[in-house]
Amino acid sequence: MDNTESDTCDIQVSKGEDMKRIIAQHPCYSKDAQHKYGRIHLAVAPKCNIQCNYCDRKFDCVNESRPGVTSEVLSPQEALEKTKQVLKEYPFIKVVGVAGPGDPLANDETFETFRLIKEEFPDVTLCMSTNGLVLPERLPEIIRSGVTTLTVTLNAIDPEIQAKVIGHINYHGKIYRGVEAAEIMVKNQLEGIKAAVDAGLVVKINTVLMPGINDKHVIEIAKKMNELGVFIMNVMPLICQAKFADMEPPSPAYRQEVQDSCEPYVQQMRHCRQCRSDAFGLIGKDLSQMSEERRNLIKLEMQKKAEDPGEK
Ligand code: CLF
Ligand code: SF4
Repeated sequence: MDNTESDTCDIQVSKGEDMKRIIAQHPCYSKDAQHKYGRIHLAVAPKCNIQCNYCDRKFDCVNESRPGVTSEVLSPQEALEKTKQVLKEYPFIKVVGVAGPGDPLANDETFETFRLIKEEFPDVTLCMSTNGLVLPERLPEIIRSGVTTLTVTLNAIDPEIQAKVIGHINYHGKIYRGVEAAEIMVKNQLEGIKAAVDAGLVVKINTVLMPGINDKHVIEIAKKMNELGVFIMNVMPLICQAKFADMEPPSPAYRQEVQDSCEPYVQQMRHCRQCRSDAFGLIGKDLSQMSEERRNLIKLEMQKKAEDPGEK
């Protein structure tokens, strides 16, 4: 891939951002942080600019959420109000993310939400997960909005393989299909990832492991991510729905084998729980799905941990 003008970004993440602290307090980027710090997802982004063959639009974005659960879409103002309420009650939440239910970059509300959150909570970490189609062109806006941790879902770097995963893309108002769509997608994803790393963002990639489609190719993705300076890779099991409803998901053992083969090239995230796009709390302990009683127990438990950090 040649280095064209578009893969450089003239704006950098502020040098004042303490990346070590940000990573240490990010439940997805640090294994140790997952039991101490939480995240809140704000479901402000309903539209998507591509169609993945494993996605049913009635549900949340399966790149970051469990299917079968439709989130309530919030306006940026509603998202701010929810964040105020949740952060006040659960101060162990240090990350505010937008991860759907569609693609954050296909919805301008994403940026308005980040602006409102940053104004009210200058110290929280802003996180975003995107399919990367328009990442190169929107990267300056992402950085200006204060996002420091960015996830790109990258299922293939070979357009022939990518073409099996996406039905179509809607790029600058035009619909593309097949290998033509896949070529645009892969080019923009790789350009965007490189530019994001170069600009100082801490980049994670999500790769959906699809047996028979990209499973033998995932290691090639890992090698490329090593070259680009990606911080961490999350190999997620396919959730079989939509056009891929009849496929077999990978077994946990096979997923682990693939992760092990990628580990020498890029650090592997192994504690992802494929959370909803409106989840909040600790990973795997989604407060949005809990009774008031259980929430209070978790609140007490976390207060104890904060008072005695030695406690597990
Ligand atoms: Fe959310 Fe994603 Fe940010 Fe984490 S989730 S936008 S990086 S704050 Fe985390 Fe959830 Fe797995 Fe995503 S456990 S689905 S990897
Ligand atoms: Fe669905 Fe997410 Fe793919 Fe868009 S990027 S089609 S919302 S899985």
